[in-house]
Amino acid sequence: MVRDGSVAITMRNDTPHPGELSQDLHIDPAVPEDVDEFLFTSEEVELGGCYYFTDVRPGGGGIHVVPGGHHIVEEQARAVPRGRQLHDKWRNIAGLETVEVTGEAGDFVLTHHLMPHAASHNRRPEARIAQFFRYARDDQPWGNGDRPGDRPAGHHYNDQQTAVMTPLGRRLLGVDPW
Ligand SMILES: O=C(O)CCC(=O)C(=O)O
Ligand SMILES: [Fe+2]
Repeated sequence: MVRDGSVAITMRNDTPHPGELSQDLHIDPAVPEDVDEFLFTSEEVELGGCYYFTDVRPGGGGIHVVPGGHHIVEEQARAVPRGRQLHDKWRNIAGLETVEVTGEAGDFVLTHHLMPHAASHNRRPEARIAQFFRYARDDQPWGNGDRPGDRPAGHHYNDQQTAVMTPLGRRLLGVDPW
């Protein structure tokens, strides 16, 4: 199953700001937030990420990630009861060093669903354009991440959304087969 499809455009931002991140370091909810424990099974794994549609040079708004971060999240969550609830449900993770993912137009930044990540300020004149996708197994136990047991088949885009998709977008979003 594939979902998301959002396009994220990061424009130049010269505002002085301590640190490079423009978002709290977080994971996105492959596992619903009202669930208290991750399963840590292979069925639960989702692959998230984004295609860069522009070249992303250092300081150019690349997504930040934490090397080995998915293992750090698992270790911290397994160490306590209700590990899904740590760090404000993993929406604001403190204390981890990040690196910016640079790349070229056409590259895909592939991340595990437990990878802490955040958007960063773009200090360069050229805009960063990225499109986000999440790929889940058909037997993913949490469905679309909204509630346990909720498993939409295939895609779930409405007519207005499918009407504006390009042929490539229809394939990327699982509307049309490859
Ligand atoms: O735009 C980015 O680089 C990251 C955005 C993101 O992670 C989010 O909105 O959940
Ligand atoms: Fe995110």
